[in-house]
Amino acid sequence: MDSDRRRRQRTRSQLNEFEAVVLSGTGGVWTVLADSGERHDAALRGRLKQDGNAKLAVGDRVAVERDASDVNAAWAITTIHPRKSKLARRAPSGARGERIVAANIDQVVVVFAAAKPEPHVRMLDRFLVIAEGNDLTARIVINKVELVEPAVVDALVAPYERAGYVVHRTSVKQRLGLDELHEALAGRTSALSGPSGVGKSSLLNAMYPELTLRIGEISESVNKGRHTTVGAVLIPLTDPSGGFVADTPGLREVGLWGMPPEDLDRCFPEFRPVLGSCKYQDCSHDHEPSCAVRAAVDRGDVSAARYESYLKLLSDLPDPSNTWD
Ligand SMILES: Nc1nc2c(ncn2[C@@H]2O[C@H](COP(=O)(O)OP(=O)(O)O)[C@@H](O)[C@H]2O)c(=O)[nH]1
Ligand SMILES: [Mg+2]
Ligand SMILES: [Zn+2]
Repeated sequence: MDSDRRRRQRTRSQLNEFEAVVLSGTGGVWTVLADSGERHDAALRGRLKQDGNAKLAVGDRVAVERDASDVNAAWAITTIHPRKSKLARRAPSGARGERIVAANIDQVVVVFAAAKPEPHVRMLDRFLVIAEGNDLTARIVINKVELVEPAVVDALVAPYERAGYVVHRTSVKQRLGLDELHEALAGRTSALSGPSGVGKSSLLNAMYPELTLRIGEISESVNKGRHTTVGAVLIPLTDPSGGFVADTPGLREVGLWGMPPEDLDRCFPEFRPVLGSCKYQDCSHDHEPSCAVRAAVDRGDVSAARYESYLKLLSDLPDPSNTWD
């Protein structure tokens, strides 16, 4: 931030208003980070609240004003600025609205381990489809690479690299690949996802030692019947170029709810070159004759495992109450 902008910011905060980003909170009180660097608790102004708190998400850029009338927080969020992107769960058919997990996300970073726990490619494919379904770029991190032979990692990631995904091979233990990953996160807002135990917190601590996130903790994911909470937290990165990481423990529950089945094929980037070449325009690439996607699988242009993931997800889609597992 240049000094002019900082001075303006200071002046504005003396006027009891400031611009900020939402770091955490789910309904009620939200923690916001002012552009000047201060953190405050703030509540949604009543007018905005009528739309429901679900409308605000971590990562949202907001305008905040002092509010003496609210007993919960001395600050009120008066404006939610337009989002440039969002990671959202589409509403189950029939329900109103959508649930926004995080706003203004630049990329999704999907972390798996080469071993301990064993990588689960079907789950990896689900994470990638969620990113694609939200029009977000995804990159893949395979951590704990020191536990297996390099050829094992190469075989694991080959279909993804072929599909165009950037894959980071990392080891916190041997400090491998950390600089490249650090660079990929700098100055951007990244949604970090992956199963627990793969080393997400360890990676962040290794790259940003001042974070001191707890290792070996199962992050909280609350999913209690109707009151589903997908609580993401935005962590500011102490990097000269800035950036945030959104820890999105609930991304698994984001599922693919509400995604129309005909949208699924586009969420597999390696299918895209042949989409439109099937005999039937509404081809589901499952059983239809003269299917260009199946032909690409037969030629070896699309990996059989990725195609199987597609079929599995397709068969999961019609039931809107489907969760991930
Ligand atoms: N062998 C090995 N273990 C790791 C590596 N990175 C993290 N771990 C371990 O994996 C476990 C889970 O790590 P954690 O960061 O809590 O995973 P998270 O649940 O994804 O945040 C801890 O015991 C870490 O010490 C690595 O590169 N190699
Ligand atoms: Mg963790
Ligand atoms: Zn087809």
